[in-house]
Amino acid sequence: LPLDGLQSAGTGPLYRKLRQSLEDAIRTGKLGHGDALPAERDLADYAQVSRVTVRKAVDDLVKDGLLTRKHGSGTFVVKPMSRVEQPLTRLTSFTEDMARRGLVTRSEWLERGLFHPSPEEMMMLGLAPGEKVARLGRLRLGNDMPLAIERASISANFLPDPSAVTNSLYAELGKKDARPVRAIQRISACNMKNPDAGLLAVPVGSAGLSIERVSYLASGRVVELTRSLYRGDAYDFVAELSLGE
Ligand code: 16G
Repeated sequence: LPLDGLQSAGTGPLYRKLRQSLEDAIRTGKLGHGDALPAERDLADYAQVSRVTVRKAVDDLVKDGLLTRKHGSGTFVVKPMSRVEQPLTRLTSFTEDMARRGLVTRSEWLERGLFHPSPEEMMMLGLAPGEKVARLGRLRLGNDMPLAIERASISANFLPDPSAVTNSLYAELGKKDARPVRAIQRISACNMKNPDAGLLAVPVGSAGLSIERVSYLASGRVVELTRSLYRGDAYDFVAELSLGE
C-alpha cells in the first residue's frame, strides 16, 4: 500500500496525516473503489503508528463517507454513486427525486424552527409585520451519501409548526394546500468552503452548484425561498431546449 511520506506530511496529529495519506491514495486511485483496506494491524505496522492512530484515521474516513465498515468482513473504499440527473422542467422535491432513482433518502437537521425574518425574507416572502418565518436547514443524503445542503425559508402562515416536517417539506406543504406549482431557479458554480465542504464530505475547494429557488402558489404568492448547495461531482441538472418563435 503506497502511503507516501507519512512522517513528513505536514504538521498536526499523526492520525490526521494517516487520514490524509489514505485519502490521497483513494483520490489518486492507488486504493480502488470497492477495495478492502488492509487489516488494522498491518496498516499500523506499515505506517509505523499505533493501532489507535489507525482506528482514528479510519473512523474519520468512515464518518466522511470515503470508507465503509462491513460487519465481519472488513473496511472498504466506498464506490462513488453515479451522478444524479435532475430535469430542470419539473417542480419535484428532493424526496421524490431520490425515490424515482430507488435511493434511500435521509436528512440531518442543521436548523428547524420559527424565527424573526430577515429583511430579505420579509421582502421575498411578502411577510406582514410581525409574521414569523420557518427555517429548515438540512443536509440531504441519498443512500447515506451526503448530496446537498438545503436552507429553506417559508412563511409561518404556511408552516406554523416546522417540527411537523419530518421527511418531505413539499409533502407537508401539500397537506395545507400550499405545495408550490411554479418556481424560478438560479444555478451558479462555486467552490466549497468549510463548514459546507465538511458536511458534504468533499475536500475544501471542490466544485459545487449553488442553487436558489423561489417557489410560488397558483395564486402567485411566494411559498418558499431555498438556498441549496449541491455536490458538483454528484449532480447534473438537465434541461430540454426548444427553438422559440
Ligand atoms: C428540492 C428543492 C428545494 C425543496 C426541496 C423539498 C432544488 C434545488 N431544491 O430539493 O427547494 O425545498 O426539494 O424537498 O431542487 P422535500 O419535499 O423532500 O423536503
